[in-house]
Amino acid sequence: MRTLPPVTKVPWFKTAVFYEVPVYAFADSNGDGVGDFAGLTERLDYLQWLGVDCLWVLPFFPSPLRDGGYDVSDFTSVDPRYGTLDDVQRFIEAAHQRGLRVISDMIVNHTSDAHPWFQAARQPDSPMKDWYVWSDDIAQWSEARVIFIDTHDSNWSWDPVAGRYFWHRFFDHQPDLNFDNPEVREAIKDVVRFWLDIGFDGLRLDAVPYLFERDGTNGENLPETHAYLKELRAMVDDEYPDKILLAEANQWPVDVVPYFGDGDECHMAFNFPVMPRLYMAVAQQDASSVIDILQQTPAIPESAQWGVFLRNHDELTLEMVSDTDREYMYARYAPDPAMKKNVGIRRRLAPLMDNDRQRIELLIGILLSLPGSPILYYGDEIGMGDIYLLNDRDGVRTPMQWDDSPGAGFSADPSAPTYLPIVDMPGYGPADVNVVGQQMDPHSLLSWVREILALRQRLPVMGTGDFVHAPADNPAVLSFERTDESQRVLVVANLSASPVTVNLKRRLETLTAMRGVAITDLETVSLPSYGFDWLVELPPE
Ligand SMILES: [Ca+2]
Ligand SMILES: [Ca+2]
Repeated sequence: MRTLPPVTKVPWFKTAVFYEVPVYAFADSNGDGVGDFAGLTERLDYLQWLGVDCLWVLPFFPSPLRDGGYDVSDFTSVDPRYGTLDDVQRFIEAAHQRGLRVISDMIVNHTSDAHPWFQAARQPDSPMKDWYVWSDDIAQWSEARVIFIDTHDSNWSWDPVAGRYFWHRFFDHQPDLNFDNPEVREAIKDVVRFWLDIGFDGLRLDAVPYLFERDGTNGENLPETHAYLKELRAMVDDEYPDKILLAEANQWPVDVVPYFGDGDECHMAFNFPVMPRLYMAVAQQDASSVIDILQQTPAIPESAQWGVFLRNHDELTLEMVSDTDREYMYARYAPDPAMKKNVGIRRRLAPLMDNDRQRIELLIGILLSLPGSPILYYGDEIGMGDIYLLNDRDGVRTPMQWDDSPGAGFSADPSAPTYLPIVDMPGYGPADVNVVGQQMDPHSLLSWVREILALRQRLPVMGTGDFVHAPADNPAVLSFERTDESQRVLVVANLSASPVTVNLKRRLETLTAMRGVAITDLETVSLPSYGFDWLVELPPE
């Protein structure tokens, strides 16, 4: 393999590969059938071996669990099912010892209705009344869309105790906090401080577009919301340098970019619109939708970074595509209507790709090449399946499959019933899909993922470089350059089932040689079915 230039120093999150993991889903150390921090800690050697850089743990706070833990009833403690605060600190220390960073989810917009703040606020004449958003008029703010359209038709719900309606952008058991109240703004800052003091390297701020509400607006991306996030950022810069805020804002690029501010708001934000277009491009065997959205995406501040992903703990959201494209995606990827959820599809990467290794690797390869820091979803590195018939989005949150035993090696007590069933779909059960088996097989998906992660680590340009479209003479070929002062990599991906040959008008050399890509002459690249490669240009002769 070619010698690469030395790696230059950049902010850690710009070259990091993230790994999203729900604590309950990874490993159960005490045999109660629910994953916990001690179990996750025991599995850190695996994540270090895999070669990811930063873990993102999903909410582990006390919760009635009516929304996968995003309904929090205490912001500053640990649900006893997952362990104790000491367990969290031990986990973070063990991760740091292995060179891994850890960020945590933090829910800012709302609480569970079981949270003591809401229980106090709903009481008549409560001094905490103004911590939440109340009204007598459910016609107020009707411009704001309803997000969970499968279960709700209004953002207001009646509270019989308060005798008023309360505002909720999500479930009716998740009342929105009132960010116009300075006490709420300070309380949330203190929650940020609490978890950064515990040792987390950053926080993923859930549902940030919806913090404030204003008359005559859709209640999304308001100036007041940006102003508050800038306050949070100033506090983090001041008190916790090197720690990050990652914004979850499922919005069009032009509306997400303001969440970076002038490098003074969130360090990172998810790039939602690019994600469904990757799936569309593979189905249509046409690269144009991916190129279009990347070219439409405005530049972001030098210090900021996109987070890119293929799948996560939610449905594959189709909010950021046209109605026509959404229907196409449903027809192609949700043949059973039960696979649909909200405005999206509740399936994992491998089943979406019909368990086809070539297409799974193609999408992971493209993900690792896109501008931004890639975020892998636990289990996708081994091609785990889903159980889409489970409630809500539980089907993509099933126990991690460690070995080929019936209990998948998930729990210290193999006979314990697990928090959700283990995947048993043909071809996806533990006997077919598990970590240990794939670790022993140098040709497994897991081995391939580990190999390409190791290669990407030597290509910081993938995290820091510019994106430059490099048109190919075939619409099925996605090709672009990632380039900075020290490195320049050409990404080529064949989105079609047929082998293609493209002339990229330059002399090239492969970096990966891992997918059968062959340089047939000095300028022409032959890509097999769903082939993918990283190439570097040779100097002129
Ligand atoms: Ca447990
Ligand atoms: Ca709100």
